[in-house]
Amino acid sequence: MTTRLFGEGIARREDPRLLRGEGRYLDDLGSDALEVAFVRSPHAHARITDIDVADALDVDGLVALYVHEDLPARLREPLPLLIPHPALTQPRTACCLADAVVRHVGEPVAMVVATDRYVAEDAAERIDVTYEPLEPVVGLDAAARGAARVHDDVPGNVAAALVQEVGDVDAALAQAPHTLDLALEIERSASTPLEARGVYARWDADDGTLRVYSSTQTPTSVRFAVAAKLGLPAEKVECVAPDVGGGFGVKIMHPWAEEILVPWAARLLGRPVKWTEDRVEHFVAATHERAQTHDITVGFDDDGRILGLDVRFRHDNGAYVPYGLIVPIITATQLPGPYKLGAYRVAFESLYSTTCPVTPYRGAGRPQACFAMERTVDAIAARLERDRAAVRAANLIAPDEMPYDIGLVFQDGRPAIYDSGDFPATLAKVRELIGWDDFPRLKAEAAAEGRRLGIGLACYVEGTGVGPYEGGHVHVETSGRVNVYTGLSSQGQGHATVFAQIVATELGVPLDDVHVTTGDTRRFPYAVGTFASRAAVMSGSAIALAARKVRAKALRIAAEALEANPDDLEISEGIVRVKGSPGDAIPLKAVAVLSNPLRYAFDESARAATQFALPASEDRPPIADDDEPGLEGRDYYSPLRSTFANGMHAAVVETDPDTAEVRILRYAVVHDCGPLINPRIVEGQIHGGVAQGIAGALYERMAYDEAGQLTNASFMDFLMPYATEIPAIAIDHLETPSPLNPLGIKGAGEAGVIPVSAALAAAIEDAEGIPIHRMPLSPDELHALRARAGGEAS
Ligand code: MCN
Repeated sequence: MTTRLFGEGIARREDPRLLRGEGRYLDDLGSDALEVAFVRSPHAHARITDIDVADALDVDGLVALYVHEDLPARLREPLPLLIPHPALTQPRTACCLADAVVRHVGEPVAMVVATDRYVAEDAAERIDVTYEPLEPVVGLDAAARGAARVHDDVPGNVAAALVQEVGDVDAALAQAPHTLDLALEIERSASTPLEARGVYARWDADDGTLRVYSSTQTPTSVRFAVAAKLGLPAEKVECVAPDVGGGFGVKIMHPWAEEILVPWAARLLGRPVKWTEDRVEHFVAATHERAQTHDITVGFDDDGRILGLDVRFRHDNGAYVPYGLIVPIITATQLPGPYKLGAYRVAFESLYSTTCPVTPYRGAGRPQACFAMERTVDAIAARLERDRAAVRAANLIAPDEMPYDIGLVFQDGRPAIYDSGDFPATLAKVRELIGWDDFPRLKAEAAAEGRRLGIGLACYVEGTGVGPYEGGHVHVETSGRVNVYTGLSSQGQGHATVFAQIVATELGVPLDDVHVTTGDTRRFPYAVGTFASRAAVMSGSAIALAARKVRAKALRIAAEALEANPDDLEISEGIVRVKGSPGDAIPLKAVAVLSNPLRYAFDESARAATQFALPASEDRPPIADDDEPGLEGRDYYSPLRSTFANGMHAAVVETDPDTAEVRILRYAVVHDCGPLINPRIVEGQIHGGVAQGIAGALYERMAYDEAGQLTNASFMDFLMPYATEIPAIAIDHLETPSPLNPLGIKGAGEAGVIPVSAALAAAIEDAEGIPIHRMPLSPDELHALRARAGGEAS
C-alpha cells in the first residue's frame, strides 16, 4: 500500500541558509567568552603521580586552571551512568577530570580557562603531569585475557555478561542435519561529524540562571545533568542547541565531562566560557563504536532453514561504560533480522580496554548484528550450494505472521515485537532492482574478459522510535504564522521541513506559514533527544497530535462564529470553510483572535476578526473549564514499544585482480519506514547512511597500536571515501504502516548504514571465492587473503 501522506518534491527548507554560510554553529557564538583547553592524557593507561602547574601560572591571560582535587565534591564523583542494567554488574564511569589513574589517551586531566584559546593552549602545555605508565589493554583479545586490569577492582575486565535464549538451542543444534561454525569480526569506527563537540555557557547572576549552548543531540539531558551537577534547579538552566554540524550518535549527552565543566566554570567565574573541540581531541577524547567479535554455530536443514542459532560475542566497551549496555543489547536483539530462527541463544561479554569509551554510532550495534547474521546465511547457502536469495526466502517471516514476537527483550526493556513489514515483497523488489537473476550471465561475460564481479545481498530489521516520549506544541498566531516547538534537536535530518509538513497537513495551512523550533529548552523543556531514528516517530507523532488538538479547537470556535456545526467545516490554505458553501468562511488567524476572549484591537487581523464576534452564551463563561485562551495546543506521544523498520541492500562489485581494489558497480536499497513524510529527505538519509556504511566497510577504522595510541587521529590519516567512491544508489520503498503511532511512521535515519558491510562482504566473497569474515577490508588485506587462500590451495 502506498499512502502519500504529505506530498512529493518538498525541498529541505533548512538548506539555503546553511549553503549561504548563514548557519550559526557553536563556535560562531560567544566571541566575548573565555576559552578552555584541556590537558589530556598522552598514555593509554597510567597512574598520575604529580601535577605541577607552577609554570602555567605565569602565562599572561590565564584566568583559571583546575585539576581533579580543585573540583567541588559533586564534580569529583564519577559521572553518572546513563542507562543502568542488571547485567552491568561492574559499571565504571569517568570523572570529569581524571582521579589518579588515566585509562585512555585523551582522558581529561586538567582544565585551563584563559582569555582565548591560544593562551589556554599555551598554559596547558606548561602544566607538567608526571605519569607512571601501567600496562595498556588494547583490543578484545587482550581485554579477554584479563592479564592486565583496566579497573583494579574489575576481574577479567568484564563489565557485563548477558544471555538471552528463545527455545532450546542445544537440542536444535543436536538434531539439525547440518551445522557450521563461523568467527566474524567488525573493527572499531566512529561518528566523526564534520563539526566536533562544543559547549558555551553564560551565567546570569541577577537572575540566577545559566544559559548553556551545546552542539548536542540531547539538549534537555544537558539541562538536567548540568542542573544536577551544579546543584541548581533545572528551571534555572536553559540549554539551546544551535545549528549542529552532524552528530551521528557521539553528541548524545550521557553526560560528557566537558558539558559539565564549562558551565560550572562560567558560573564560578561569572564570565561566559566556551570550549570547542578540535579534530585530534575528537578522535581521542570523544567516543567510538563497532568493535566486536562473534563466534557462531548454526544448525539448518537441507533447504537452508535455520533450526538453531548460537551466538557468542565480545563487545569492546573501551575504558568506561557511560551509556551502559545499549550497543551489545541491540546487537543481541537485532541479530535475528527478518528470519524465523527455530531456536536462538545469544550470549555476550562487554569488556573494558584502555581505549576511548564506546557509545552508539549511527546503527548502534546493528551493523555488527547484520554482518553476523547475513554472513551466516551466506555460509549456509555456500555449504548447501544453493542460491543465497533462495535461502533467505526460506527463512523469512511472512507478512501474515505480523505482529511477530521474536521472544527477546529489546533495548527499551520492552518485548521485541515486529509490528509491520512484508519481507518477501522487499526481497522481490531488491532482487529486481539489483538484477539478481541476470547476474550470473553478467559475471560469466566479465570473467571471459578476465574481470572479477560479485554480487551480495543483506537484510535487516531495525527497532526505531524508542520511547519513552516526546512532546509537541503548535501555536497559531493572530498573524496566521504557525509556530511549532518540540524538545529534541536536529543535526541535519531536516526536521524543520518535515515537522512543518506534518502540521501543514494536519491543520490545513500553507507550508510556508509553519515555523519549527527544535532543541531549545526555553521553548519546550521536556524531551528525550535525537537518536535511535526516533524523531519522526516520536516528535512527529506528538506534533501531529498537538496539531489535531489545535484543529479541533479552531473548528469549535469557527463553528460558533459561523453558526455552523464543527462537523460541517473544513480547513484548507489557512481558511475554515463550511463544506459546500465556500462563502461562509473565516481565516484561521481570525480564529486565533477569537480564541482570546479579551480581543485586542491593536492590529489589523484583530480588528478584522471582530466581524465574527462570538455569540454571547449565558450558560458558559468566556473561558470554559476545559479551555484556555489562544489557538494553541500541546500533546505528547509515548508508545508502548518500539516500531520496527526493515530493508534489504544489494551490491555488485568488481575487484581488481592486481591491486585488489574494490569498486562498487551497482548499489540497491529497498527500505520500509512506513509512509514517507518527505521522500527526498528519506532518500537523502539513505544516501548518507550508505556512504557512511561504505566508509565503514572499505575505508574507516580506528587504528590503535599495542600501546593504545590512535595512530590515525587526524583527517590526514583517517581514510575516508570521497563522493567519487560512492556509487549511484538505486532506491525503492515499501510503505507498510506501523499500527503503533498516529502517522504509521517507522524510523529512517540509521537504516542506510546497517547492512552495507554485510552486503559488500558478500559481494567481495562472490567475486573472489574467498570467505570474508572481517570488515573493514582494505586492498592490502584482500591481497593477503588471496595469498593465504592461494597458499592453502597449493
Ligand atoms: N522521515 C520521513 N518519513 C519517514 C521516516 C522519517 O520523512 N517515514 C524523515 C524524518 O522526518 C527525518 C529523517 O527522515 O527528517 C530521519 O528520521 P528519523 O528516522 O526519525 O531519524 P531522526 O530524525 O531521529 O535522526 C536520528 C538518526 C540517527 S539515530 C543518526 S545517528 C543520524 C541520522 O539520523 N545522524 C545524522 N541522520 C543524520 N543525518 C545528518 N545529516 N546528521 C546526523 O548527525
